[in-house]
Amino acid sequence: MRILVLGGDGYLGWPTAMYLSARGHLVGVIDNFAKRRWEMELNVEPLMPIRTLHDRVKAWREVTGKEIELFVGDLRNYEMVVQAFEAFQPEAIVHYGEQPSAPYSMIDHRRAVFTQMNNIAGTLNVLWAMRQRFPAAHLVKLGTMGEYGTPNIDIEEGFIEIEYKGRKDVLPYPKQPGSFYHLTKVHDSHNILFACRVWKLRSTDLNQGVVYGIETDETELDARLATSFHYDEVFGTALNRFCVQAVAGIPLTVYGRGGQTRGFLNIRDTLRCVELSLLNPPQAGEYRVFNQFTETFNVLELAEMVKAQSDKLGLKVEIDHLKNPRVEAEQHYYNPIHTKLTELGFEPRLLSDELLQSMVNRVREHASRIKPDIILPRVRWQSAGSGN
Ligand code: USQ
Repeated sequence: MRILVLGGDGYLGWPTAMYLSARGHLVGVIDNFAKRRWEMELNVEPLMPIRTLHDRVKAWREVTGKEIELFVGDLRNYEMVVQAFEAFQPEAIVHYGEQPSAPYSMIDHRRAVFTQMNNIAGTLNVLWAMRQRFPAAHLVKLGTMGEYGTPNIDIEEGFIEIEYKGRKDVLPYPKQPGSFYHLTKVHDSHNILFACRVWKLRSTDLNQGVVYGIETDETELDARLATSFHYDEVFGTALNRFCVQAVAGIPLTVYGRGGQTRGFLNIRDTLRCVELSLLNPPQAGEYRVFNQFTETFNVLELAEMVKAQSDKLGLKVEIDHLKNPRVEAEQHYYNPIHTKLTELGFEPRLLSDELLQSMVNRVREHASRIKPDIILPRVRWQSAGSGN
């Protein structure tokens, strides 16, 4: 299959490109390296040194003999999108090409507006380019479990059957996202659903949980193929951050009570789920949603697991309950359904003691690169004067 990965320089985009290339697909990547600029702006960097995308594509060729075609460009530039699509002729498009951080979108007015314009306009350009030139291509779009928020009822996969005043319908599941970033994914979902309905495009919206992990089969082939593992307060996600904090001797940063429950998955499972979606495309005009995670944990549970395994490795780890910088429920019901990927053959890889220990050990190899001053949260959802 000819698969174009948008955001191919990112934490998930690059491993996805290699994974699909390794399995015989013809893979292209588009990126404008915006994430690298945001990192410089905020003075943060990934734990491992990351080669340029050009170097990684070259290294991939040297290690495997396989080509990944590279397009440099910004998805907000419609001409660029059309030209790249024309040049590559995608049968499927895997879209990670967005600003991925909730805290980034909450830093200030500029970042909030940027995140929304960047993510929503970029996706709209992709949809228009598909409509004009590649209406049969399959769009696999990375959405987020955060679109749903934490309602006090089970979370369905995208749609819910509702009975109201004696009548029934199947409607998009209500959305209660928790940041301007998460809101962009909601807006994208609506635009994609509309495009599928009106233009008969086909799309899979992957509502993904929080991803953890450092390695995939392909990153392990050569140090030059590493992916950008973040642990800072803006781009790092909970479990990845806790592993780095354990190594750095910083008390694990549980926000508030720590009862916030989320779906989690291993980075290797992200790749498998994307592959399964690609191999089982929807019909023309079909918009489907998969809830993509393997298991749920609350944040305090995760911190306790990281502490237990790190202690076994001889580290002395403490857990701190910080004043929550976000506005979110710290104790709540959470039961999201996630059967559709399993029905396609997905076999989840659960978080094990061994895996946690291997993550911590991997982080230890790079301990000298950890910058302690980028770990504690400074971005607040409410201003200091608002009582939060
Ligand atoms: N949290 C802590 N301590 C930390 C970091 C996070 O307690 O040091 C808590 C947060 O308050 C939140 C939970 O852990 O309740 C998850 O936070 P996160 O930073 O790991 O993840 P989040 O901001 O939700 O965003 C991440 C990805 C995003 C993706 C989302 C999936 O950055 O791209 O969409 O996970 S989900 O969380 O299911 O919405």
